[in-house]
Amino acid sequence: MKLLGAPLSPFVRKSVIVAAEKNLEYEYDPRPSPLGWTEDFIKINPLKRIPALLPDPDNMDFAINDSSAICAYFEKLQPEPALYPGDALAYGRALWLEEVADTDLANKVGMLVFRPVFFNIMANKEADIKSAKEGFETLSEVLLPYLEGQLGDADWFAGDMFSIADIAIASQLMNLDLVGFAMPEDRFPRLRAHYARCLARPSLAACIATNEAFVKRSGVKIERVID
Ligand SMILES: N[C@@H](CCC(=O)N[C@@H](CS)C(=O)NCC(=O)O)C(=O)O
Repeated sequence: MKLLGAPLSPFVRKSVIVAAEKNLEYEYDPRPSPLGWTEDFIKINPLKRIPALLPDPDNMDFAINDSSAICAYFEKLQPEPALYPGDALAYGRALWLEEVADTDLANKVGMLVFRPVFFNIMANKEADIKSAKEGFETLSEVLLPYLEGQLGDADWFAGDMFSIADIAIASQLMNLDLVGFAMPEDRFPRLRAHYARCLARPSLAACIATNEAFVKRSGVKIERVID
């Protein structure tokens, strides 16, 4: 199979992490990106979004698109280790928190913090740290406190296992980290510890190492804003 999509997309990252947890092998094409879609890619995903997955790399008419669909497919393809809780309540919670990560968290991290820094630097402009800091404060009003509260004193977001909820949330928070924003210890200690717990897993450690190398290769120099 072939996974398509630029590596800094948090949705591509989510799929890469799930595949790594499950030891799945696949070809990877990092070229499709929102910066310019090719005709071939639009045939694969008319919604013009990454990631896309071709179960058979030679059949472009038969894709599985959207990170949630791809990750759910991976779970069926390789059930071990399970990344979706077996318990009904924990399963429902995992899907809900995945949805929070993929929608509101993704939009706010992407548009309000990641873009003003990363896209500016890529366009040879100065990083707009002021806007990014304001964006981080917007995130800190409702969404981050909500996630901090939902995690509570637990290690993981849904039940007592590492799950798709943790992967989806950490995949978005990685884009804050990559542009210099750690979770402030004094405001979001549980989220900070959760992110560190996630990064201690080989799948996420490998992913951030690859992403950091990609950022470095792109010539982007990131200042730490919150450490
Ligand atoms: N719900 C989709 C969202 C995918 C998504 O929005 N990907 C972004 C890249 S991070 C994209 O392709 N955006 C297209 C655009 O902005 O034109 C998923 O989970 O895969």
